[in-house]
Amino acid sequence: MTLTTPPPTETSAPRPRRRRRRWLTLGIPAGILVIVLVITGVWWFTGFSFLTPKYGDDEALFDDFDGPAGSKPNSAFWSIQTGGGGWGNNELQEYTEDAVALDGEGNLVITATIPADGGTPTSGRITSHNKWSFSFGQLSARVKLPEAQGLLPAFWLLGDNIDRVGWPNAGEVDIIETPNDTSRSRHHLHGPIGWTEHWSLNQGVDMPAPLADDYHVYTVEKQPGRIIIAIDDQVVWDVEEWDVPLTGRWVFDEPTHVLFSLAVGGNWPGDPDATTPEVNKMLIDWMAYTPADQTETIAP
Ligand SMILES: [Ca+2]
Repeated sequence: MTLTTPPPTETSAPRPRRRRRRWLTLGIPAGILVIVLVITGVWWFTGFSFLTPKYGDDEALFDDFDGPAGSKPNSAFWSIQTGGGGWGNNELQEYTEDAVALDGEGNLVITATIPADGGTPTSGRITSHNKWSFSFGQLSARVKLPEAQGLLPAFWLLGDNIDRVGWPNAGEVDIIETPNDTSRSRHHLHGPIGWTEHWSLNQGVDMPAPLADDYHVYTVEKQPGRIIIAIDDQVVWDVEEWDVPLTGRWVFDEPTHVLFSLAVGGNWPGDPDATTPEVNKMLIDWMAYTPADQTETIAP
């Protein structure tokens, strides 16, 4: 028996240099492009926030708005936003520093002034943007809302990434809003579909008495995939991720900051009229935050 061994195969000839060069000229830019796209994508979605510890989530907070009459709320926590231009809703007011002040009796007061001569109304808006925010837990404020035609007081949240991704991608949670009339509470979630489209979920509850008659405690509780809103510890809305319209994104598990504002006129409430007082005040007695692990859920 003889064994025949096949002749050794020739090693394949080296590839032409030209081909290798073409791969280099195509491959390197493509690789760089992929890396740039990945980095841009991570920046877009997270702002690299995972590199820095999230602030606000592990410490309880209480702002009683104590201070001398006429002084400003704590600037370590609050910024006063100013300016006109309609704020995206054709609102009439110009937000000013002067419209936001402590009253010396433990309240933060936002004053909307509507000149009888038809001049530009002034009002106030404050935000904790870039100073304090939270992802999960309970946030409450004890507030006396104003009520009059053309007024839109609001206690609300915006996603911290608003400057980067814009609205509605950042998400908006309206804990309480009462256009014109406080006999019915209004609550909204606004989020994105794709990159430019907008979805909203809306809730309204008839109140036993106008909310403007007294102070009430308005609470939002954020859990992963769930938002609960309560007035005086009574749950008025309990929304979960799967309530979002199909293809809409739930963006509320990200850090959100707080705003209080008193808008005048615009698309939703319409303009003030002869029944609207010249001076209108939104009073905020306190605001409190309790981290999720330091409290029980407000929902039954
Ligand atoms: Ca107070």
